[in-house]
Amino acid sequence: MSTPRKIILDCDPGHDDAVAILLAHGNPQIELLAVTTVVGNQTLEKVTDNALAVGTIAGITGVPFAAGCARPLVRNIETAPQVHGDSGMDGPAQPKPRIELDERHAVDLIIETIMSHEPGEITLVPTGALTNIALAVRREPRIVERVREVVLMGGGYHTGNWSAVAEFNIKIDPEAAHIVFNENWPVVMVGLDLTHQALATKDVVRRIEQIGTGPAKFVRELMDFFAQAYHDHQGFDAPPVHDPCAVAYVIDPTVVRTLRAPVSVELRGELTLGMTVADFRAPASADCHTSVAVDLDHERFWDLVVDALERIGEVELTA
Ligand code: PIR
Ligand code: CA
Repeated sequence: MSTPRKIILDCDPGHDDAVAILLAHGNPQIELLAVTTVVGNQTLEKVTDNALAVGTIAGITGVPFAAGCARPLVRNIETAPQVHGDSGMDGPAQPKPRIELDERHAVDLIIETIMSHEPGEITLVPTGALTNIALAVRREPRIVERVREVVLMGGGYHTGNWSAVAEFNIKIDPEAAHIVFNENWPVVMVGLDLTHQALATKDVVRRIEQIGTGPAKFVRELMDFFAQAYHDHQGFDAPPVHDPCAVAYVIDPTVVRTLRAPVSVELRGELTLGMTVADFRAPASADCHTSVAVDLDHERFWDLVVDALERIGEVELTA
C-alpha cells in the first residue's frame, strides 16, 4: 500500500458531503488534515454544525474543523433547501457535537496547512462552492505550486442541476470557480457527468444497511431523505451521491476515468451563468492543467464507501 494522500476537505454538508467526510475518514489511503466549511447547501452556520455532527458520528478526533466564508465573493447567498432540507442535512437525528470548532478562519487554516507541508503533499478536495479556495489562493498565491492537485466536485460539461447548463457549486459562486480553474495547478473537475452515475440504488442502500453500525444507519437515513428529495424535485429513481466521488478519485484514480480538456467558467451568460465549458475539439495541449471526470466504476465506488463504513465500525456517542 502506498503512503496515504493528505487532503483538506472543504465542504457544505449536505447529505453527500457527509458521505464524503465518512469515506475520507474511513479509507486508509486518505489522511484527513482538515475539514473546512463554506456557505452553500445551507447557511455557513448550519453547514458548519452539520460538519461537526458528521465528525462526531464518524468518531473523528484530532482533525481541525474550521468555518469559512458566509457568502459568495460577488453574488447573493443561494442555498438548496429543496434538496437538503431546512437544516441542510435533514433526515437523521443529529448528535450533540463532541468536536469543538477551530478558532481559525477556514481560509487561514487552508493556507497554514498547505504552507507547513512539503510541496506536492496536499490535495485539496472542495465539495461545495469554491469561495474559500479562491480567497486562499488570492491571499497566498504560493499555495498554487505547493498543492498536489485540486479534485473538486462541481460543474459538468453536458449537464446542469441549478440551471439547464450550470451545476450548483459553480453557479452559486462562479467568480470563485473562475479563479480556481484559472490558477496553474492541476484541477480535476468531478462534475455531474460523473456524479450522476454514483446513484444510491436500492441495492446500494441495502448493502449499507447490512453493515448494521451507527454510522451506517446514519448514512442510510441520509440516503432516504436524499432519495425522496431527488425523486420529488428532479425525477430521479435513485439519488446521485456527488461528493464522495471526488474523494474516491483521490483514493484510486482508476475508479474514475478522466479526460484532459481546458475548462472555462461562464460569468456573463444570460442563460449560461456558471456553466463549465470544456473544450474537447482537439487533443489537450501539453500545458493544459485541467481534466474532467467522465466514467465511474459504480461497483468499485460503492465498495469503497461500504469498506470505509465497515472500517469506521461502531462509534460510541455517549461520553
Ligand atoms: C446537490 C447539491 C446542490 C443542489 C442539488 N440539487 C443537489 C450539492 C451537493 O452537496 C454537491 O456538492 C453539489 N451541490 C451538486 O450539485
Ligand atoms: Ca456539497
